[in-house]
Amino acid sequence: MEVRLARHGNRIIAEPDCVPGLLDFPLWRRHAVYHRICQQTYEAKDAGPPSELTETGIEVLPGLLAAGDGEHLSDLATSVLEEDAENIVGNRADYNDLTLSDAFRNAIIERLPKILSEPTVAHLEQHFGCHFRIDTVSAFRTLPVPVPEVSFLWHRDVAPMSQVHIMVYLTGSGPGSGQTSFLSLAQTRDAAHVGYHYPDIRERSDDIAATLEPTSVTPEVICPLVRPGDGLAFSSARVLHRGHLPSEGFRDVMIIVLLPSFAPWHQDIEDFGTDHMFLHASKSTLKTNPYHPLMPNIEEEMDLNLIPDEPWIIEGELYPPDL
Ligand SMILES: O=C(O)CCC(=O)C(=O)O
Ligand SMILES: [Fe+2]
Repeated sequence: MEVRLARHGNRIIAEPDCVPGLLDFPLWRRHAVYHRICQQTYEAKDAGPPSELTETGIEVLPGLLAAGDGEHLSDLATSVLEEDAENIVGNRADYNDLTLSDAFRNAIIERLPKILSEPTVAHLEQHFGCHFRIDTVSAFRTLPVPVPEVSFLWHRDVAPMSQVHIMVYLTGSGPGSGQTSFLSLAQTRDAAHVGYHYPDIRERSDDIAATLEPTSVTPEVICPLVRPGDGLAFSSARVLHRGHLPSEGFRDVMIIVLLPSFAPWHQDIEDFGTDHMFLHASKSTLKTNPYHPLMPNIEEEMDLNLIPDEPWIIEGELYPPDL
């Protein structure tokens, strides 16, 4: 299918009359086609060997913030929670949305250029093969509760295959203090082959060894120990992952959701400000129009029952084989 691109001010856009056809593709394919088009407009830099993120789906990015600065943000979280508990403490016992606080939002915005420093951006662009944009930024404090929520059981996000999360730990991770576990792309595929890929919320498990038992594969769970300020980058739709609640105290993290783009991440902020990054409802990045810079369907209900219907999605491939 022919896609005509045009320059619109300082941005590249798909000609409006092409877009309806591009949106007709099934959701996952729609985003894969978009990713390919972004790559075609990107002037590739010198590519080194594939990164760990590209090869395994997960990579530790140490020191995205200085350790002291990560701790500083966690202290700020404590003080905004003390001052504004009524607004920030939601109806979930284990979860406080820190981006409801202007002070915390501003602290994040101020640090984005540090987190997305030039070498980190180059590394991520090499992974995407194109520019990327920040879809949303969330930050939350997780508290110990007896029954964990859905992200704390093994899952893959129902999201475009290109979606990358950068999770910045503001408190250190570790058993007891909260952490995140992953399976590599290869082992995620093994689980997919026995039917565990995008499990329904009610079917999510915390026992990956039992899930993998029929494959005779022993899970090699990747559970990086990180310090405040360190980041975890992962392909959230492609690798199985889960959070672990702290057993005491709290865990503070910030999650930056990245998707391919025609323009560098900071250009969206220059053109559209920062409000669009902070949302307080679940959002399906899959059910959006990626050709529209700020995406009109932003309030669309997240439908966790979307079932991927093509093998390449279940296999965790970035693109359909015929693309
Ligand atoms: O809270 C965690 O450690 C897991 C987060 C997660 O599931 C995600 O970012 O998609
Ligand atoms: Fe997730």
